[in-house]
Amino acid sequence: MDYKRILTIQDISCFGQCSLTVALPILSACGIETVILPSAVLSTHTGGFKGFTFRDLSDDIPKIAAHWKSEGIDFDAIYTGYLGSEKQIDMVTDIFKTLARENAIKIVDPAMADNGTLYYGFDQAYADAMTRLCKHADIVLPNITEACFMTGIEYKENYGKEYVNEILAALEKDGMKNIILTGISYDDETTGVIIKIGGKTEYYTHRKIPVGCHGTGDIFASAFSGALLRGKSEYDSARVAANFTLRCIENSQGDESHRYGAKFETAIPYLIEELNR
Ligand code: PXL
Repeated sequence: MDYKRILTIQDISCFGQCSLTVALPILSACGIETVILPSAVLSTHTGGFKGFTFRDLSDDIPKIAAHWKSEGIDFDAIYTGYLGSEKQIDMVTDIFKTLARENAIKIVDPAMADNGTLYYGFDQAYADAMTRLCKHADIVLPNITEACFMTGIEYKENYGKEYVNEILAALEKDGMKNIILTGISYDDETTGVIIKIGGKTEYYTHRKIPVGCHGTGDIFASAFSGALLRGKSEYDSARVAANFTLRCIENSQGDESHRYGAKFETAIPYLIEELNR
């Protein structure tokens, strides 16, 4: 099997099953050498916890990148998630230029909003900076809320295909070539992912679970990136990642004390099986 090396840049939320504590195990399980660049260290994620610590690692990022450059360390793919500040968004744009191998895949999960609102601490200026970063990506993975903040389109809970097409067209106008738009649901029973690659748009749907949990965007993005590096098409990567995310949510159902994250660990053997098919 081809052995690929990915760099993922996102925070460490020490507790909470999101960002790097999800990305590293999932990507490693996919059989990919996974290099991490933490954007910040938090005691917990920012969704539903009060008084969390936040150590901004912005000062370290250019130094780490410069050291890697001097050692000749580079990557087949770079996948970014939650970034601590606008300043870091510019640093990541630089890293795309300096540490990506020729033909490396750059994947950006805007990881900044959900259910109609921005995460704690982010504002429209941050969303605008994220839009600029997305222009440099080969594939972007916004959910519908993030897409709305990036395009200025009003967020709606209920919508039809026309609304989704309007969002896709606006993202494309903003320079995003290949878009995986998550959490698209036209009815109460199903939800799914739009896969718009080049000129072709497809829609993968599966069963909808009404009660979600935190960190599922990171689970999806990590499994998608892993599957893509394992040679799956964008559509198959989105399908495998969506089915895996669904399993993780199913694992967590019925445990009200565990809404802060999804129990993804016990579903990892299922992901590996799907990748080996
Ligand atoms: O799962 C996204 C995420 C990642 N990192 C931090 C977060 C969140 C979502 O709230 O707060 C720190």
